[in-house]
Amino acid sequence: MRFDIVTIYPEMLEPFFSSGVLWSAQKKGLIEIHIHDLRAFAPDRGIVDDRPYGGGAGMVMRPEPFFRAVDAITREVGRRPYVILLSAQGKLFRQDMARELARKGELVLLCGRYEGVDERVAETADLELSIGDYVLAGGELPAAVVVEAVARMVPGVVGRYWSAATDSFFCGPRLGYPQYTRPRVFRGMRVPEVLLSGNHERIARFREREAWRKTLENRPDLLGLSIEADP
Ligand code: 9D3
Repeated sequence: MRFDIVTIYPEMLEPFFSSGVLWSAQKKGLIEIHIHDLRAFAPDRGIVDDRPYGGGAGMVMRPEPFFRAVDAITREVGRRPYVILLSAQGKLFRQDMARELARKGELVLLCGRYEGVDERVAETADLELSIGDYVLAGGELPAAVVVEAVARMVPGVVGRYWSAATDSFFCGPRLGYPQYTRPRVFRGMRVPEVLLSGNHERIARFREREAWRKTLENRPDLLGLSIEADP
């Protein structure tokens, strides 16, 4: 699978893909990640932004550099890639989308900055994605998030068990159960006795109950309940 990321800050993204599971996957030849400098596609002195029609504060990213970048990547790939614009106005990115996008073969991720991107880029993209309801400075971190989540769903990038477990742990009706490791007592806090009992039936019941308890506490929305206003 091939990922092409278009950004005005290529140096911000490069180190992120140079360690961990994404680095191993590239070395194994399972994925390719290409990072492109948007300014290289801005013929007029690399200027990528301009003032908004209709007025208002801040600058808007011009459409042409994005279109030219997608054209150049399409020529390089040899067929039409699936194009995603990362924007605060996008659809909320979720695990089921990561699994679907992993089947696309070639993904292009366009990162916006400033007050946003000319809407004609959003209209032409196959998908406009946001990673959550908080304000970031641009689409670079969201692009890294999407690449990592999608790459994990490419066969071979993580073990088959972990890839399959992704759905039941994070997209199913409840969250994962709490985990413990050594020592048995840490600063006075004990590992629940049941986990040391060796009784696998009791352990399974305990984990199930704790997973539901934690879901109710932290993610009532997954159970169809409303979210508390304060943390
Ligand atoms: C006046 C409204 N603006 C907020 C000050 C809108 C706005 C413009 C640009 C909000 C954020 C951004 C930059 N963010 C992204 O490009 C972005 C993003 C995000 O902010 N949150 C979650 N997902 C994403 S994906 C891209």
